[in-house]
Amino acid sequence: MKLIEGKKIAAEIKLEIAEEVKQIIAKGGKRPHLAAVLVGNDGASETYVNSKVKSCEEVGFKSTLLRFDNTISEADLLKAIDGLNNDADIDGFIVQLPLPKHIDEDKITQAVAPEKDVDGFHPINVGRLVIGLPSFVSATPAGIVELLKRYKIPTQGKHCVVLGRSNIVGKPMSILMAQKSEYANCTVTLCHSRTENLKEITKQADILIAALGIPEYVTEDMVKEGATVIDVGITRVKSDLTKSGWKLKGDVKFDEVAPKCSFITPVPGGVGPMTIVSLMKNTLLAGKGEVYKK
Ligand code: L34
Repeated sequence: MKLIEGKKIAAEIKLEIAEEVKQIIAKGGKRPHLAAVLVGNDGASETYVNSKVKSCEEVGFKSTLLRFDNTISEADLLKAIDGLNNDADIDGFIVQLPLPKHIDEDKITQAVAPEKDVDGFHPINVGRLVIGLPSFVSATPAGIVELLKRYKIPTQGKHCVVLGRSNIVGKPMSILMAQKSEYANCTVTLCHSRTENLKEITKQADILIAALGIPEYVTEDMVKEGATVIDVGITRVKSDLTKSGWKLKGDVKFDEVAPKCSFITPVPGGVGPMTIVSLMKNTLLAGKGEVYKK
C-alpha cells in the first residue's frame, strides 16, 4: 500500500506556480488576483477560505476576501458578484458554498462571469468540459486527476467507479475520467444513493473515488485487492480525543481498506490540499487568459 500524499504534492505545485508568477512579474506582467466571497461564519468554510487566501500569499497572487453576514439578501449578493465581474483587476473569483438557505445557489453560480469562474461551476464551463473545449475545471476533480498523474497510476482502459453525483465533484469527476486523454480513458461507472448492488460494482473498481459525504461508508468488503482509493469525504465528527471537540473523517474506513489498496489518499492531507492548489492553477490560467482569451 502506498499513501498518496496530497499535501506534499500540493506544496510542490505551489512552488511551481510561485516560480511562474515570478517570471510573469519579471516580464512586466500582471500579478494574478483571486477574490473569494464568504457568506456567514460556518467553521469549515472559514477554514477552507482562509487556506485559499494563505495559498494566494504563498504563490504570490493578490487576494481579496469579501465577507458578508448570513442575513445578506440574494439581491445584494448578486450586486457584489456584478461588482467582481466588472472589476478589471480581478482575474477570477469564487463564492464559497454552501450558502444560507434563503439564497438560490444555482442563481449565484450562474451570475459569475464564465471567464472569471475559477471554480468551474458555471454551466458554460461545465458544458465546455463535457464536450472537450478549454474550460475552468472544478478544483477537487482536477486535483484528483493531478494526483493520479503525479503518482503515475494507470488509468487507460481501467474501471473507475465514482460514488456520488454532486455538481462539484461526482459529475465532473466522471466526465474527466472518461475523457480521451493519456491520464483518463477510463471506463466509468457513476453510483449514487439509488444504485442497486453497489458492493458488486465497487468491487470491480480499479480506481474508486468516494465523494458521498458519509463518514466511513466504504468498507473493506467493497474494495478490490490492489485498487486505488481516492477519499473526497471530509466530515467533521464529534470527538472527545481532540482539543477542538471534533475530528475529520473521510468517506472511507481507512484502517481496514488501506491494507487492500495499491494506493490510497488519507483524510486530512489527501484530496483537500489539492482542491486549494487546483484553484490556484485556475487563477493562474485566468490571469494569463489561457482558457478565455483576454
Ligand atoms: N465555491 N465552495 C466553492 N468552491 C470550492 O472549491 C469548495 N470546496 C468544497 C466546499 N465548498 C466550496 C472547498 O474548497 C470543499 N472544499 C475544501 C477545500 C479545502 C479542504 C477541504 C475542502 C482542505 O484543505 N482540507 C484539509 C483539512 C482542512 C481542515 O482542517 O478542515 C485536508 O487536509 O483535507
